Amino acid sequence: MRDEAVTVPSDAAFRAAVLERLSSDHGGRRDLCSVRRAMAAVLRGVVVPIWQSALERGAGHKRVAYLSMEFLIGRLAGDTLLSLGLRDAAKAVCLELGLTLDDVLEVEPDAALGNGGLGRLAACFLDSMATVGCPAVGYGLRYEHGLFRQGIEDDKQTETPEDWLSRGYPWELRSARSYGIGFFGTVTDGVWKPSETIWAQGYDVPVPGWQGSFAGTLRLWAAEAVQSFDLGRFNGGDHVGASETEASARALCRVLYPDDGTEAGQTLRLKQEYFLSAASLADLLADHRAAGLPMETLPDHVAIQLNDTHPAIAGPELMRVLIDEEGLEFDAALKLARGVLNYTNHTLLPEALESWPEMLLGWLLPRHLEIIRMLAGAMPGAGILGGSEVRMGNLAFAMAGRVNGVSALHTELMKETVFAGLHRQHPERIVNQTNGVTPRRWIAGCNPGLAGAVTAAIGEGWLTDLERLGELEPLQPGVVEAMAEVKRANKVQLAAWLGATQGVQVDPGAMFDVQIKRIHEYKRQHLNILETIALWQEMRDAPQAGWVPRVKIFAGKAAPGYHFAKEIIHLIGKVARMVNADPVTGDLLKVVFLPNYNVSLAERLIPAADLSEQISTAGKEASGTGNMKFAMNGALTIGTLDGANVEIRERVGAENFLLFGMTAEEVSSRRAIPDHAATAIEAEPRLARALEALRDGTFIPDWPDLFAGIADNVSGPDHFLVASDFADYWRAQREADRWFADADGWAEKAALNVARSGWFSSDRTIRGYMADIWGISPVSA
Ligand code: 26M
Repeated sequence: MRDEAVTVPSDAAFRAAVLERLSSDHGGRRDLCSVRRAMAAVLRGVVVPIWQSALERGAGHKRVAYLSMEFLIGRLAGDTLLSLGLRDAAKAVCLELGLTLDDVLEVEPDAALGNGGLGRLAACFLDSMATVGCPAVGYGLRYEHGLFRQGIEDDKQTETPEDWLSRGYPWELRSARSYGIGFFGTVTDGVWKPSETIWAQGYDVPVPGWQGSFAGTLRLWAAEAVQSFDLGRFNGGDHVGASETEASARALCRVLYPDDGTEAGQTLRLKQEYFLSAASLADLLADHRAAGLPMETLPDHVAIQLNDTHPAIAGPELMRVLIDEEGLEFDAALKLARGVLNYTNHTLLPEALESWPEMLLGWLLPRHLEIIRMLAGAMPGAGILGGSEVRMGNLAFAMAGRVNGVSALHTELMKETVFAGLHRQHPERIVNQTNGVTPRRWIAGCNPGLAGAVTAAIGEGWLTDLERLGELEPLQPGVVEAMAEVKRANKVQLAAWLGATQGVQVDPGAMFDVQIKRIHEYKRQHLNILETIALWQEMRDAPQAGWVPRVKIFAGKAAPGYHFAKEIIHLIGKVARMVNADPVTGDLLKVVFLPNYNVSLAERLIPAADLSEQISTAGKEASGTGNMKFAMNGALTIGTLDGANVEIRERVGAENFLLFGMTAEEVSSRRAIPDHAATAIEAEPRLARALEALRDGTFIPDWPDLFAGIADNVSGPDHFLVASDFADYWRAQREADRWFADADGWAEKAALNVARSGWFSSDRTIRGYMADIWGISPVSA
């Protein structure tokens, strides 16, 4: 597989190179940061030639431009070492220097240029495209500050800026690509004269595929001033004003928007979206022109994927270029645009569907608003305009050749709800591509013990052909035990880390029950904590009743303006404080909220999980991808029939999955019942008692009604049907206890989850996009 022209150093050469770097660049210092930098510099020297040779091999081949406002890439050194087969060599060098590799890897900042699932999916796709031989550029923004760093003070969330770039980023190369991007101004006779121009400067992060088989590029645009410094103004005495244009340009890429679906749209966000879209299009059109190809052949050479509607303004921008600069007729331009553009929808939640006031859009991008109005006029049934706003989902749908959902259920719901009208007009346009995750990071990287057990059982090769995990069946003697042993070791390691960093002592023999994801009402962390409270209350009533010990682990960030999500974090913290100090329940129940959830923390927690909480209200979670990571690491899912849970259950088997709750259909009809919550609470005294504890100061005696807001929500509107699903959730949790009490039975179910999760590799997903959406065949090895 590996390109002959590219050489990966031997272990000895790698060692020598790292030591040489340490002495030449770091004055021989041996601290964690110096060693990390030296190692990164050496790896970069290996990766860049691999990347260049892959780009040469892909030249002339049709390629993908994956446009995304988010790439949640996490740390890169561990992944790179693993892929190049240099992990053991790196371990040895670190030991020789008196350090451990894990400690060295941990000082790399976790690059969080994304909020959650959507951004992490984009990062898994980059890895898979590079591995399966799909030529691709991921286009994104080089935010100075990624997602905020979450702290916990007095059990409440605090936010501080994250600064992944502040000490230099070793994995990027400043590219030769840069473009001027216009904003504001006027249109006369169809010609746009922007009044502001900001420079888009590309920075490339090479993305090597598995073992250097192929590679792709993550190209991040930074905003720079066209003219950074006004010497005239400075000399005239205006020392601050002289840098004004630079400051205003820099503001554009200053910070990632923290997923505030409820907050009114802001000009800066739209500016970011257009900046990404216009710079990326300019870049790929420049390549097309440089190759001497006629514009009409664009669809034969490029497929553009819009990751949600955030870059949907790329549609009107492409029309603008084709009509205003290339001289095409409107109809011809639209046909060409549809030949290259595709759109992935990631949510049907009404509050998260993007729309922009026509006024605002027309002020920032006057020519684009004209084009959008022409599109709306040409497709009157498309619903592009409504209530003086531009509906970006409808716009993206109208301009795309293919539109996809991210799980089977979600795709069906797209057809039935938000896009029902458009689907009737274009029944061939919507297709499904169920999400996946990269097994390189999410098995081999984070769970080397499991990877070793799998390789011992079925040999090499499964990491790039994950369906081969199926060869673990029929389960051979010893395999189940080996995997259970790995799980046990991972739990011991996590317990030690929890003790050392959080000051919580947990029993590694307890069931590790984990819910880690953004905090959101529809994801129902409050259902989990209410069940935890009810469990604690019953344990206190009868501590000798033979309970299965549990450790409830939570982590996740709340959007800074999302009050309800922040209250849930606060509640979990207070419950943890009370429960963990209770001598009656002791080791039977522990509750932990871990601060600053990110990719690296997920890598630490998932390999040690027994139970994966995937408990969203049915019909609300488009897919989920954490659910897949847990299953392939041998955790059992307790979950609703939502998103990809449905497909996970189908594949791992109903007898290895803890199902509960209403179906999406039942949810819709239940919500129509006036007193659905009150009725459910009346029928379930456990829930009534747990809710009472939120009102009587059990968890915060000085402020008894602090959590009354959560209790009132669950007892009243309860839009996400926590009350109605509680009884069945409780039942499934006690079923989990019984299953867990039979250690051998549990170990077998866990092993079957691993053996049957191969389909959830993002390699499978990417091959699906290549075949059904992009029309791209892999570049041969
Ligand atoms: C945020 C705050 C308040 C209200 C709504 C939101 C909000 C909800 C969903 C904002 C964006 C949302 O969707 C974007 C997103 O990240 N979707 C996720 O995409 C993943 C990859 O496809 C899926 O696995 C997740 O199910 C889906 O939620």
